[in-house]
Amino acid sequence: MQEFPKNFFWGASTASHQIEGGTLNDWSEWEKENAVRLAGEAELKFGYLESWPQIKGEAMNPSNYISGRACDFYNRFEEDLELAKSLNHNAFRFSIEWSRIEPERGKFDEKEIARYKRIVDSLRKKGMEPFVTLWHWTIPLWVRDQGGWESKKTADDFGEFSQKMAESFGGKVRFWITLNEPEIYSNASYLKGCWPPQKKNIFAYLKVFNNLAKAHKNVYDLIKKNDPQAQIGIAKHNIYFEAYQNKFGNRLMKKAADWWWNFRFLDKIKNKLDFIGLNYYFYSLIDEGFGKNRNQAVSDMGWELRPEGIRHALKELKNYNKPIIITENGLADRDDKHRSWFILETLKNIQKAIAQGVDVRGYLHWSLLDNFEWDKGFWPRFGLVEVDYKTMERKIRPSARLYARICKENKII
Ligand code: IFM
Repeated sequence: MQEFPKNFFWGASTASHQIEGGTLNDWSEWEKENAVRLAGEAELKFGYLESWPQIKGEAMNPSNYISGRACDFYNRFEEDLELAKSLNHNAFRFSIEWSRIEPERGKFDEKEIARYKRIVDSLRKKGMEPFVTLWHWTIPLWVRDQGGWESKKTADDFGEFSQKMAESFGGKVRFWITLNEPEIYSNASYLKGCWPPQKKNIFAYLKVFNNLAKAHKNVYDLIKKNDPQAQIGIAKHNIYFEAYQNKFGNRLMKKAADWWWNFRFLDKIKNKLDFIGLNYYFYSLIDEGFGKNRNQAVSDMGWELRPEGIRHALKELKNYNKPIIITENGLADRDDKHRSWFILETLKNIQKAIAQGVDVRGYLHWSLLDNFEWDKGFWPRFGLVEVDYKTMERKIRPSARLYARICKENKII
């Protein structure tokens, strides 16, 4: 097998609310109000899954839906980064929890900033490249109370917070991800209404979508002013839509879906973007309707496992002419039945895309640790490393060891 490009980034991705524990933000408050409801709905939502007999104990228990101390990464980051290093990772993506840094408007908590600086320093000492996400879905309570992302003020406030971060890290961070999956968030929170603040309103949705784009562009300028060398991108969740048999109607539907899901946000911000972070999870077959997938292999969450989709998703981003870093890709697989195969097949397809001229610079698996999967809680297990939530013990899964060998050799073995 051929090698990946020189200096390829290998590692894993995480997000503050999902691993740190002890956060106080719009999500932590929403969890408390909704845990009992979510546990009550679990059988209806997940009862059909193959994994149901294994997950039902957790999924029907309200405490599953409270992020609480999560993986306690807040206190254990040093040992977790050491673990990542021992697995030959040379990069690590984490997010800064806005609500910790600025619990009240304009009042920055220097102690918390210092803690994130320690994470960056620790990564640098280990020879690992930090990829810093500035917003991964959670907002401070005062931002929630002023109307969240529906309010124009929020984009300005986010700018101030981001500028403070850029100044604080003083050139030690090269890669910044302003926003994580803005379209998934605006859809789930403002159209489907299943995430906080649970609205179902197309006007609110459009406002949020546009405010997020504005926020990105503003932060791009602010960070660049502070450090012209900084590389700024977003983590974009793209789906590969396949038009079955290339039929005309299917092609038309693909075009609409691509615009809605994949390219609309990128088109708004493409002039202020140094790289594209691709979060890839879904392949959707269009055959006179969406999602006509065969579902031959699925994850514990019932998501179809079609690793070849990533090759197409990458090729479809080629027109933007930007370097691409896979900022997320992974699966919920508690018994580690599919993960090794999935990683291998995914990487083979990334290599094919590279051979076809796509400029891919890195692969960050989701996720380093099992973690808190938002409105599903703790039962989905995405970690290369298993977490025992009672003892907080970490256990390296076999797939993580296989991945570690690939990271070391810079090629598929
Ligand atoms: O856990 C999430 C992450 O926060 C955003 N991207 C998808 C992951 C898996 O659902």
